[in-house]
Amino acid sequence: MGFLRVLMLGFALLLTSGCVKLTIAWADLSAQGPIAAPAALDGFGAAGPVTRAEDWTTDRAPILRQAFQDHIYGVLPEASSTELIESRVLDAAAFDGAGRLEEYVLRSTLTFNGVTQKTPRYVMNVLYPNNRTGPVPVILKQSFCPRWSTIPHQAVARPEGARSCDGLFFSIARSVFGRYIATPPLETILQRGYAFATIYPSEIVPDNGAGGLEALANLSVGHEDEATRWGAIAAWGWAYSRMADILLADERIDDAGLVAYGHSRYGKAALLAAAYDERIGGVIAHQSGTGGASLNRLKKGESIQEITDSFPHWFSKTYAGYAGQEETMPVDQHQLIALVAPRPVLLGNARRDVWSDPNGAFRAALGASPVYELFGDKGLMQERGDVFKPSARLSYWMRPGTHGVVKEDWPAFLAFLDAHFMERAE
Ligand code: GTR
Repeated sequence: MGFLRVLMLGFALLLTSGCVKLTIAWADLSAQGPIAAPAALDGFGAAGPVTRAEDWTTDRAPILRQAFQDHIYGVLPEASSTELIESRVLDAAAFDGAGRLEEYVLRSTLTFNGVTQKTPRYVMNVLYPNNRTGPVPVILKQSFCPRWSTIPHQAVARPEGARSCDGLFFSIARSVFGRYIATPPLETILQRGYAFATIYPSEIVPDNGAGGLEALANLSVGHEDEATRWGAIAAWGWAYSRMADILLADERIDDAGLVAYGHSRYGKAALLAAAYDERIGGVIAHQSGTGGASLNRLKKGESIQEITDSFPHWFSKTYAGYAGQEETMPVDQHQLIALVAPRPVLLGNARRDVWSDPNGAFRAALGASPVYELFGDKGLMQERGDVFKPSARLSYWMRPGTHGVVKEDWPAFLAFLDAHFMERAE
């Protein structure tokens, strides 16, 4: 490694140390550790054990969806819709002709306790593959990088003064967090026959304490209980569903092929979106960690205390109240993963990303596995998390390295997507 690279790396570590804790520790993947509790199919509260798939869907899932709102994410709107204000083609032959780039100006409506609000206008950019004629699966992405960095095309305009994931800081960040941290391999995604849609969720709820809390309150006026007011993870998860509102009305899109993808905080949001919205056909939750795929009980890495102190706008206040009392939580994250069953879910992890707790995500996947099995699937299909089976509906990907989206990640994501979504589109 050259001197300059070492210097850049040191600088980047310094800059990011308060944000994502990097570590030289290894995630232990032994399933010997504590198992996920409560067991997914056991009785829950007043409800008896679940023994049939249809009972999971009709009885248990609604109870769990309510419990996750009450205890972790805050309450979601009781009704929502999305209005298409205008759309236009930005470039019919973007990325050397691989895709058609379009822009949709949207506004969503949401209701809490009978009080209806509207979001500000926000934009969704969509790329459609030019090499396919039939309906195609679509990858829905949200990120802390704005649309104009996710899709680096001159027609995706950066508003005056808006931040971006370009420039010196981000070239340094890319050397730490991987080549795909801002921009996925769009040409490859298009060539493989997938459409790609992205919004910048901060256009709806900004990712900072004061601005985020204010936007969340403004959008949930009818909800009076401060302890269970929704947090940004819930709102961003809800925003994946708003993308779905528009994409499902598009005949170029395969209705069963909507896949929510997110990394880290947006991995949490993507998982929540798939757990709550059955129109979302699958999910890639990469390094989603605490409040995502990793169990709260007996966890390594980021604690409830740490995440709710650092990001007071991400979760409901109720969740913060469980800091240090994780064992009293009535739900845990394996049940969130199980809410996606039988739809495909990929949990992405890295060995040294102990802050995101790959072990906790592995034990959560083991805990969700009986629900997949109830649906006739093979469940986790593996005893150790380091054997990647992209064809498993409950799939666990572990690579070497740390927190980020690196060159090995997208080939793994695409292998998973091909196994579950490509054949049906052809
Ligand atoms: C970190 C946070 C993690 C993870 C990460 C990210 O600061 O501690 O939970 O979400 O941010 O989004 O990159």
